[in-house]
Amino acid sequence: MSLIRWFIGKLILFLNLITLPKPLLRKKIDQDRIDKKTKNLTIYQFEACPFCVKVRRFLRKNSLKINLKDAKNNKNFKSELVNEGGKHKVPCLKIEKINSKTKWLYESTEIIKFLKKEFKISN
Ligand SMILES: N[C@@H](CCC(=O)N[C@@H](CS)C(=O)NCC(=O)O)C(=O)O
Repeated sequence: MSLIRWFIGKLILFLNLITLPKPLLRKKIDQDRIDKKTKNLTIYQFEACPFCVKVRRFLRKNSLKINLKDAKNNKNFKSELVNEGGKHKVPCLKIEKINSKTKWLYESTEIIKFLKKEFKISN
């Protein structure tokens, strides 16, 4: 069973690699503004999780530079996710805003919806 899971994981990563979307090219001033905003965001993820691959492809396509934390292999990141976010499920977006409580957003679809709204992405 774990061998099949390992193989499927590798297959997902391979298919992702050969079909990587082209990153959006913005004017420097616009990209700098976005980079400043994405500094407050972190995504907890597993490398070969299909839902995480979906979110990473969205980030790449829209040139959103968000810090990724591997919650499978890194015990500290896993603890942060479980203890602060509430559950060991990925992907999860940590949203830190000055003067407001840190939010932990689960579900790939919800994460993408949030990012589209936050960065005015219409595609
Ligand atoms: N509906 C969720 C599914 C997420 C999901 O099932 N993630 C799996 C990894 S692919 C997970 O976190 N499993 C918990 C674990 O392995 O401990 C989404 O779209 O984000």
